[in-house]
Amino acid sequence: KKDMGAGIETFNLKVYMADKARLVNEALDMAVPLRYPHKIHESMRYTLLAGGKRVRPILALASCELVGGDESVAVPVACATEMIHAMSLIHDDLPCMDNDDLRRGQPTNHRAFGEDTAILAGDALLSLAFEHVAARTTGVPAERVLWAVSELGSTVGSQGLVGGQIVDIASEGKEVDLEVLEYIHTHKTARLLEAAAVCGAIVGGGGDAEVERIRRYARCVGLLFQVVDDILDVTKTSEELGKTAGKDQARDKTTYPKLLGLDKAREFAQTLMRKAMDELAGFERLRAAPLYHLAHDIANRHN
Ligand code: GRG
Repeated sequence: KKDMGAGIETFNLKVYMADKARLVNEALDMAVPLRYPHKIHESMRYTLLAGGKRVRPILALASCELVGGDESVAVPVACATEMIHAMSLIHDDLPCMDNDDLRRGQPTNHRAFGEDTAILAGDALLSLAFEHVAARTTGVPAERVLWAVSELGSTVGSQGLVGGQIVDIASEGKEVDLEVLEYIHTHKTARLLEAAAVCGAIVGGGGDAEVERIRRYARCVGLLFQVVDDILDVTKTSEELGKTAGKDQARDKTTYPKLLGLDKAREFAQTLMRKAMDELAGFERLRAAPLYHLAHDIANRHN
């Protein structure tokens, strides 16, 4: 978007994300040291530290800086969102859920460590996420830390990830309507992205109105992420189709292109990108560059 001001055109999201991911990876590595009992920490580290784009922690750091905070105050909350993400992936892959053997091209946690350990690793990561925010956040007023903890709690629970997961399970093998499809995606995927951005802004000292604008931005980006995923699932050529690509089609899941048609699904993605960008309009242009480009790149990714 031309009117975003000088400097934004030269912003390099790839470099920005690689920089932030490095910082996050170092912090996560320190947050879960390999100690006794070794097996549980190995299992936690296996999913937490192996791969992953770190989109949620990066959103937390970027939102903290967007409201004028120092990124260091958001590192614990950033790590917490990745711990919650890792927990949700471990549990989502379990035989009683999606029963997946591979995640990020590697054996899933329960395949590598056994179902008993995988369940416990998820539990330990979830618990650690909250402990980490409460115990490691420094230089932030206690009531703001409490606010972030409460935000994370509602994100994981029955009104958040768990709610999205149970509706997803209930609709397995059924054609769902647009409303249910949106419920699943806003809860399973968008909610944690939203919490990451919101918590970053909270510990960064953002005002109520800023936090709410960032919430709406992240909600749009989260849904956008899923709509584009659905579109790519349909449009990827067979050459690009890896082992996991196309699995939603194979599982006969309801997708946006199925309900709307490909053209309307693409239009919806563009609308979500626009809406996300519009929420950034009130912020200082240069500071908004990372989030602006993130929305653009998610909308226009090809794999
Ligand atoms: C057990 C308390 C409890 C909660 C878990 C299992 C569950 C409830 C929720 C499922 C959440 C889930 C697996 C959502 C899918 C999210 C998603 C879009 C994953 C892919 O995210 P990326 O692309 O993955 O950021 P990487 O690999 O880059 O980290």
